[in-house]
Amino acid sequence: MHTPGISITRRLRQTPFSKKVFGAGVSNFTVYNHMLLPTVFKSIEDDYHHLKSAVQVWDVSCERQVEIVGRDAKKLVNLLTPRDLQNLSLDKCSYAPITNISGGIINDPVIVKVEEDRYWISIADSDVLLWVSGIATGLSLEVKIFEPDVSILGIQGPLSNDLMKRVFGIDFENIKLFSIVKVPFKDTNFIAARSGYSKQGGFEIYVEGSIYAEDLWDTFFEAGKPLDVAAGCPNGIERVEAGLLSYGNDMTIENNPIECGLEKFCSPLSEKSYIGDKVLRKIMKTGPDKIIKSIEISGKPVPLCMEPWPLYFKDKKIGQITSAAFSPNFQTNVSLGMISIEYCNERSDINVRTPDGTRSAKIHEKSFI
Ligand code: THG
Repeated sequence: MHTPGISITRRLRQTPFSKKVFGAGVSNFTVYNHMLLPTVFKSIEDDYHHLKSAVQVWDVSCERQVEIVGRDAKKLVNLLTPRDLQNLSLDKCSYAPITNISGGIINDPVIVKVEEDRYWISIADSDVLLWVSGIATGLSLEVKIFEPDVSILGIQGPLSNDLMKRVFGIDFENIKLFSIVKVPFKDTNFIAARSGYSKQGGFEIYVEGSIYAEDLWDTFFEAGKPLDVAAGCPNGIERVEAGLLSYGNDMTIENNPIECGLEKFCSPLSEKSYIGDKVLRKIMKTGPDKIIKSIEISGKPVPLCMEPWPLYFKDKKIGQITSAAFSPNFQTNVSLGMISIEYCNERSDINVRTPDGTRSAKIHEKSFI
């Protein structure tokens, strides 16, 4: 099906890297946090193969930061998330869901402690700034909350460490996932983390100050020539293979972190209190009634999943697919979907109703990669 283009105006915010992204031949965008997020450069398949074999530079500025600074910053951050961040150190960041009073997911950000009493919440696509400001106002907390001038540049792919070494002169080979390092650039330093929205390995540089953005981009492309560096973006095939969840697609405010497989990021029973703890502790005790799984869909490449596709066991609706793509590596359709707990074991006797017909589907125990 032909999908129309997108009209770019001021309201649909560009990023400090947008000119470079246009110059690199971006061919499609989506909107994320009211901002442009590239989705395709050459083609989604070409981008996929390149991401898995070389190194890409990603403009993920749309992963906006919500800064919380002040005497009550730590208290507020720990109230927001089921994850216990009371001992988060300055050299680690953390993937931590944010929940409402019903245990519903408001967002699933990465949280960075920038200094004592100062945090950046690196958000997925929802208006966390408003949520957090409302809570701080209601509780009269001593904090400032705002969107700082910080834009993330992602360096993703198997050659990412090689490229980082060429640019910053530092070897990050032995740096663990979600560890923070400082990288020097011109007259400043940026925070960087071993993290990112792919399973190909990589780093995210929190570029503080838009004035540095284009120079940093150029530096990566100059240094990366021998590595076949290219502009890229979160890849719709690779992230489904990897089982990386997309807020708004695979889960919404209607879902709790337990059914999204995020229980390991929720602090165990009777620890700190947080918004939604009563409901979530109950669900952790009884177990969820549905759960997100990686699911294989048979047949020719599926179309783009623009609305949930129902899953059936015989005539009974047992769940829905929310993201799907044909995987060139596995030569089958990979997908993510939520499925009733009674049917969530590894099995292949279920069907999915896609826009171009009913297909058989198979539930996998783990993600594809
Ligand atoms: N990096 C940063 N900010 C972000 C994202 C990011 N904000 C928006 C969005 N992505 C938030 N969502 C996610 C989803 C998954 C992960 C990170 C952010 C992720 N998950 C790993 C996994 O599920 O295998 C590891 C989780 C863990 O072990 O802690 O990385 O990408 N800065």
